[in-house]
Amino acid sequence: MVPLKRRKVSSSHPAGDSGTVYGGHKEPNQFPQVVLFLLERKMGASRRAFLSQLGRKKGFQVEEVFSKRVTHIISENNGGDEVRTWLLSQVGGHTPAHLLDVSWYTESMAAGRPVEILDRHKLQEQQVNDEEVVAFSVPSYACQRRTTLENHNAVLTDALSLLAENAELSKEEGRGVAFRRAAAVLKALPKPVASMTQLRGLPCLGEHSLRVIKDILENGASSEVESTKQSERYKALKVLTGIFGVGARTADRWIRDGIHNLQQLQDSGPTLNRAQQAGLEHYDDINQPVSKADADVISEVVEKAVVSVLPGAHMTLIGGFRRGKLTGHDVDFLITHPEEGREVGLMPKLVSWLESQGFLLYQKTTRNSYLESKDGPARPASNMDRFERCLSIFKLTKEEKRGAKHPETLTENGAQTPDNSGLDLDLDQTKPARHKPWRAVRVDLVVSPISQFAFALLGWTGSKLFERELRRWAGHEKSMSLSSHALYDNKQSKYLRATSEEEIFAHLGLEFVPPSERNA
Ligand code: 8GT
Ligand code: MN
Repeated sequence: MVPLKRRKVSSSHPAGDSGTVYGGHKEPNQFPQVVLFLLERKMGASRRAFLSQLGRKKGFQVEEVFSKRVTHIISENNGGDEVRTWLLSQVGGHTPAHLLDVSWYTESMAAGRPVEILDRHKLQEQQVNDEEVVAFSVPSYACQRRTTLENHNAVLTDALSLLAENAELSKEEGRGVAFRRAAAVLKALPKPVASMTQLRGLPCLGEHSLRVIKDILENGASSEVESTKQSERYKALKVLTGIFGVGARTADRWIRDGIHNLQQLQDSGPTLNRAQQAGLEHYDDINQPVSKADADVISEVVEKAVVSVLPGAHMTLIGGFRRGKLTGHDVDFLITHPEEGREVGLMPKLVSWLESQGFLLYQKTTRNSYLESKDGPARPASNMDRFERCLSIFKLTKEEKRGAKHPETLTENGAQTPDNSGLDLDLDQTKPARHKPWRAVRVDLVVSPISQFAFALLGWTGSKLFERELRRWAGHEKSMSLSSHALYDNKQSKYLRATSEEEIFAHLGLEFVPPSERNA
């Protein structure tokens, strides 16, 4: 985090520029120091075109497109703050340009030269006391920032995250990323945002995100967020993608078939694959947050399984819990062996062990398909990797929760009480909740060879946005491509090896960000 800056934001102009009167010749571009831009907003396109043409005829430079060259921004019927907000989305709010009312322009046209700027020409901006304004400054890539779990702007980031989620569920990835980036910037701020003026100069805040933020700061809520939350489509997408194994595409297809909730899904009965059946069966449990305590209990089980099937192998808790989160939607583990190659064949043994002990309600294993020669530099950066992996639904028993670990008795996990084998999903809300002595938890196991371990660890620690930004940084700023398997330097045409996350950050020319500060 770059230290706070205190900036003056009242209508300040570069010294010596204000009020200059220029000569009165009438050739084209005869006022080279004056570059005008007419804001279409509220003025309207046709009036803007007319006024622009008039200006050019009188020898003024009137720009079509806004740029940093512009010295005078002319607007009609807009307040100074509105124009500032618009500017935020153009140049991050930084411009030495004068913000002027159209009266200055028409008077200048009449005079045939830029007239002196008087107070009445200047757009009125909220006068902000120098002492009160804390303008923030953050670097533009999330991987250059330290984002802890302490979020001073949760109301704003929750709103933007909801819009991001809605965009992602609607397969509008670009919009989703834009909202995620905006939310991440706000998460990195050391204080709550109190006014739009504080956002000047912040990166990644697009026009749309700014509108949402403004709405919340001024009205306490964003109408767009509220209406999204209430929309039938959003609600249905949420419910249906809450089923493990159901993505946005499937949910969308079902919605088009008139399926909006679990009852309708059960009634109309589209064919479900094995994952979806298990997902539906354990719906309530899986949609319940997993606590760190539960994650720790599962860690102990997995650790025990790992060392039983391959002595010397070791396991690391990854994902959100490695970042210090107190709850998660699943528990993720990365497993390796210090001797390259010894990890081969580990996953099937591990899964068999867990299965034989009755710990797995569902599992699907995917084999490692990574080949450096094939998947290396040419492969587009993506968060999908090719490690051997097991997506599972873990059965966490109450005994395990209490820490009593007797593998012998746990073998009987599945048949301890009469009501622990039924459907977890309880559509009849009038019945009292059934008590079962276990809960289902989503668990992901990933196996990596030791040579790729540091990359896998970095790639699976998250957050998702942090990972995305690391890859963007690598590509755009360093001409490298980063994946969960490797880092390739396109300039040197070679792989850069690393045995720790610290080394990877060093290769990328980034300051090391510890896991607990990757919560972008
Ligand atoms: P959570 O609390 O919701 O579980 O939060 P999380 O632990 O941060 O998210 P996650 O969805 O469990 O994912 C954990 C990390 O694994 C994220 O950084 C995500 O980008 C990464 N991840 C996947 N799938 C894949 C994948 O196929 N390859 C790689 N390298 N990373 C993946 O979720
Ligand atoms: Mn996770």
